[in-house]
Amino acid sequence: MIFRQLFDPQSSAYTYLLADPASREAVLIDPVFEQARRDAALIDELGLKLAWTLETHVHADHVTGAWLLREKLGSRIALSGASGAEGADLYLQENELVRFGKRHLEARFTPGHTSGCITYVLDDRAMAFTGDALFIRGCGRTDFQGGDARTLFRSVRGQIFSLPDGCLVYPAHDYRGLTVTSVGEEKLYNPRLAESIGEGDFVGYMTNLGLPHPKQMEVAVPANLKCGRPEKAAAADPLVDPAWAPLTYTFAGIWEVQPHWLEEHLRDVQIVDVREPDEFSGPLGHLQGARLVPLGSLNEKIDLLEKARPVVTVCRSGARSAHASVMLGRAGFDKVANLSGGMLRWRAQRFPVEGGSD
Ligand SMILES: N[C@@H](CCC(=O)N[C@@H](CS)C(=O)NCC(=O)O)C(=O)O
Ligand SMILES: [Fe+2]
Repeated sequence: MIFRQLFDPQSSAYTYLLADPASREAVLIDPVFEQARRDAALIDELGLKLAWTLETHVHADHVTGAWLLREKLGSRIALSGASGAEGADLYLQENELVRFGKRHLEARFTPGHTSGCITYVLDDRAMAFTGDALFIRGCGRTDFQGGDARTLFRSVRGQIFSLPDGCLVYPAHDYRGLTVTSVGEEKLYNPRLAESIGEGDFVGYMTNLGLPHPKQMEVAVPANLKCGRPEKAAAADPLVDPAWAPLTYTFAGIWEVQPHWLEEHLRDVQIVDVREPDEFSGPLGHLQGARLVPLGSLNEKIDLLEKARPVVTVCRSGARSAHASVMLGRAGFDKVANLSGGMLRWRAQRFPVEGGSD
């Protein structure tokens, strides 16, 4: 199976990508609104088709990317029938199976953090995605959204601790940077829910957590009750592409432009070639109108470039220029793209150069 654990640093939230390698069908558990572009880039680069986005629950601390991904990739949205959310394609019933290719996840109802929490268990019980029901040596709070400590205790003991000890547990959050645990480990060492601890002890622990409400709660809960559909569609949409060129966003975080577009728009952009002088005048030649600014001197010469006009960075293979595009972005240039494949692809596609040899 194809499996990736993705992280959103703002909310310390994990998103999980699972895919069946033969059919390329994929599911994404708990996508984050601001990371939708990243997730779409990864799905594209791995050659996957996103069948479902699955919510473990209505999040209180970040907005889901489910609606955005449905708009962009045609995925369908599923979450618990007990979530109270509108706009989903499927409201999961207890123990319903969500299929992707030859694999499936089972939706186990694990309420207590919220009343609509689901733990998704992989078909072979090797992995469980517990949302905020069970964290690594912790658990989600129970003081809002229909939360209830006794209910959570029974969910974890009944629905999660009944899985094999070797089942890996992937939570929706970790606030210390830990990534994975197992059922057996949590049964022994979870300070709130280990098997040696009683229900009354747990309730006492949870009643006295004294946590402030999540900073984004007033925004996140209403948005998630609409599966992440924004009030004003385009305004906050992180998937609206820059208007100046048909750019591609890579999972590496780089905006790229293709040679055929650049060939037709050479005069509309500033071309910054970040190779060394001997390469610029060497056998590969250079693009018409390109300005030579070797990568090592880009920072000191950055003021020579106009911020208002788009910049396309170029090098031999597209690697150094990718870094240059990131440097320009950090310096406040908002219309920057890297020439995909650099001079090598430009030449391979037989576009014209100045200088160089055949
Ligand atoms: N500081 C975070 C707190 C987020 C929070 O309260 N997270 C919930 C899950 S939605 C939780 O259960 N946290 C448990 C904890 O912080 O121990 C924020 O403001 O976003
Ligand atoms: Fe939560």
